[in-house]
Amino acid sequence: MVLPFKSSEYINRQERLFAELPESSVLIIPTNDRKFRSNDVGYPYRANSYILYLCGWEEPEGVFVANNKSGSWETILFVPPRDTKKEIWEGKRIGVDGATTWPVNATDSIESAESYISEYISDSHNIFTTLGVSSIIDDMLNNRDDITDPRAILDPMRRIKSSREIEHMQEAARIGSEAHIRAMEVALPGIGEWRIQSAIEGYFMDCKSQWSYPSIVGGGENGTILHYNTNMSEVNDGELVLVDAGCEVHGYASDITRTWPVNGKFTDPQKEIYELVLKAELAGIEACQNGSTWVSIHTATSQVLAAGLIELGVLDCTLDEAIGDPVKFDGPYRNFFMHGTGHFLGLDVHDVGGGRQGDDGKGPILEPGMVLTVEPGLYFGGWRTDVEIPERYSGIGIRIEDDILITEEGPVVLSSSCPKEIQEIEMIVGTGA
Ligand SMILES: [Mn+2]
Repeated sequence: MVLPFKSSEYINRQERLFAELPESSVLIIPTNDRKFRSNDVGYPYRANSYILYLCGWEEPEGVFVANNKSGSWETILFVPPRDTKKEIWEGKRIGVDGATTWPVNATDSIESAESYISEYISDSHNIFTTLGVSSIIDDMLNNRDDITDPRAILDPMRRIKSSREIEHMQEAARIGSEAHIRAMEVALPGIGEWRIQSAIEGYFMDCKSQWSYPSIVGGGENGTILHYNTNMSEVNDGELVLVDAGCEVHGYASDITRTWPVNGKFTDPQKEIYELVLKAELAGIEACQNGSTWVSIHTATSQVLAAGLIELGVLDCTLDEAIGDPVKFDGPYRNFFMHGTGHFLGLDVHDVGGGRQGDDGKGPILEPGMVLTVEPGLYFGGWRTDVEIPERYSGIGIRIEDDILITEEGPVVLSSSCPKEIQEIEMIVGTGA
C-alpha cells in the first residue's frame, strides 16, 4: 500500500494544525461510518476527507487521535485489528502492525479507542473533534459543551493545494476530460442517457478511477434540471445533452460539464445560447486572478449572461436592472441562471474553504494553489410555471464547467483537454458510434 503523499507532507499538515491548538488539547478525527443500501449490502465506502488529509487512512473504522498532554504532540491511529474470521468474508485488513507505516507515532486497535479517548478527554481542557462523522465518537462526546470544531483551522489549510495535490487534481481532470470525449464519440440520435453515463463511468474505471459525484446526463429538457441524475431517458435527434461528470484520483475530484447535440450539429437557437454561456465561462475563467475576490468571478459571468439575454431579446430592460442588487445578484437574469458560478474543488467535490459571498459581499481573496470550478449555465425549461420561457429557446439547458487552478501567472485550466468550442465538438460527436 503506497500512500498518495510522502509521510513528510502529512506530518507537515499535522504540525501546521497543532501549531494553532492550545496546550492540553486532544484532537479526535474519526472516519465515516459505513452506510448500508440493502440489508447487509453496503454502499461503496469512502473515507472522511479530514482523516485522508491528515494521515491518508482510507479504510472504515479508523480514528486519528493526537494530544499534547506531555508537552509535545503525540499521534496515534486506531484501526481494525487483524481478524481471520472476519477477513475471510470482508477481505484482508491492514491491521495494527501494518498501519505503523502510516504517518503517526503509534497505532492501536479500534477496540481500545474508546477507553483511550475517555482517559484523554477526562484530563484535557480542550477537545477538538468533528461531530456528525462517526456515531461512536458522537455518542461519546455529544453531551459535552466544551468541544471545538477543528475544521475552522483545517478548511483554510485544505483550500490551498500543494504541488503534489495539484498533480492528483490534474490527473483527475485529465481522466475526466477524456471520459467526456468518449461520451461525445459514442453519441448518436436516440441514445439512452444511461449509455452516455456508461461510456463516461466505464472510462473512469478503465483508468482505475471512479466518479466523484453521481454523473448528471440530462438529454433535452432534462438538461434544465440542475441536479438531474436519473439518466433513464433517450435523447432525441436535434436535442442537446448536458453531461456533468467528474472522477476522483486519490480522493481528489474533478468536476466537468459539457453540453452538446447528440446528432453532432447545433441548431441556431442552441448555438445562440451555447455561445453566450461559453463567452460567460471564458470571462469567468479570466477573472480567476491571484488577488481578486471570489465574487468577481460571479460578477464577470453574470454581466456577460445578463447582457447577452438582453441582446437575444429574452430580457427587456437595462443591464443594471437585469442583474439587480450588485451584492445579491437578484435581477431577472437569475430566472435563467439560478446557481452560483462555481465552488472550490479538492478532496470534496464541493470543497471546503468558503466560496460563498461573505458579509462584505466579496468572499475569499483568490490565492495561488486554490482550485475552483467556473460553471455558468442558462436553463429554459419549457415545463416551468414560474416564468415565461421564450419559445425559441424552450427546452434548452446549457452549462459549461472547467476546473481552474489559481497561479501567480494567471488561471490554469486543469480540464483544458476537454473540447468546448462548437467546431471542435461537432467534429467529435458520433465519430465512434
Ligand atoms: Mn461543479
